[in-house]
Amino acid sequence: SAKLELNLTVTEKPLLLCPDAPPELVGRLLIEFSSLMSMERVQRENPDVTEGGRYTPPDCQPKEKVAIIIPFRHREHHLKYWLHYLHPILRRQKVAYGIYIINQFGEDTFNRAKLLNVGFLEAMKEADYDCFIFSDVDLIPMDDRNLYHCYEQPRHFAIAMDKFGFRLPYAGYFGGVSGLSKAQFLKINGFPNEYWGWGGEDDDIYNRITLNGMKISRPDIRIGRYRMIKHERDKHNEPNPQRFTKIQNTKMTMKKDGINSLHYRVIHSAKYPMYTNITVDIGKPP
Ligand code: BGN
Repeated sequence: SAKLELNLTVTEKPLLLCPDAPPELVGRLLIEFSSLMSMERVQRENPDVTEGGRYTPPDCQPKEKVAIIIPFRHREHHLKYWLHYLHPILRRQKVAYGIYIINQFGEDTFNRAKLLNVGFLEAMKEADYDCFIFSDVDLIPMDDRNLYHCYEQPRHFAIAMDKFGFRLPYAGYFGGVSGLSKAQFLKINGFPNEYWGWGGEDDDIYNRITLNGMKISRPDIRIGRYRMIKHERDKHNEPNPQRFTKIQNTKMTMKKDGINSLHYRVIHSAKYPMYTNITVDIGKPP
């Protein structure tokens, strides 16, 4: 019918694949946290971001869909800066993405890696994501050539942080910001659920990757630079005294502790203009 033909002409808009080197990149960025930041300003400056913090480049066909997962509790101030800086960067990078804040409910001990596992499953419920980037809320890339997508091997993005003198603190460091494709994530059974408190969970993830025959991919040291927003030590996230022994046992624990053993309860889920917020009860240490 005439109506059907019209629909076809309207929807059939062939787009070229998004370029590997997006032309709008500017390189090194000035990142500072002294100016006042408000969510209203972030919204005003990012009108093309849609409900829940979703974006798709309007002028090219993205090769993959990226879920950005941020473990969170009581860091509203940091989140404003993160959104202020990252939305424009991701837009210039021509990434199709969604932002997922995974907020740990209650005041029991924090568990970063378990929140990241939750983020993986919750994002997958919403869209068929190919790539997952796990970022701390206080880390801002200083160069937009550090491309937020997935690679042949699991990616470590935050390799030159200001607090470590713009170097890796040690060769096997995998903390801060990392990215795994869906297949890479499932191959290592996701992340450990049993690291309560600060430290070691990123080393366990590193172990999972290498024990499963993969290698870490990293950007150039001049490009993988990050600023960390300064903050006091969090409450209820004390260094985990078990972390030293736990990271010795990844080979034994990874098969039964991971995405296949994850239990949690969604308390509240809401789509805000700049991000999706999912508050979850992940329990407490045994
Ligand atoms: C390491 C922590 C990491 C942390 C980095 C950088 C441990 C395990 C026992 C050695 N690992 O020492 O989790 O990301 O420091 O701060 O504590």
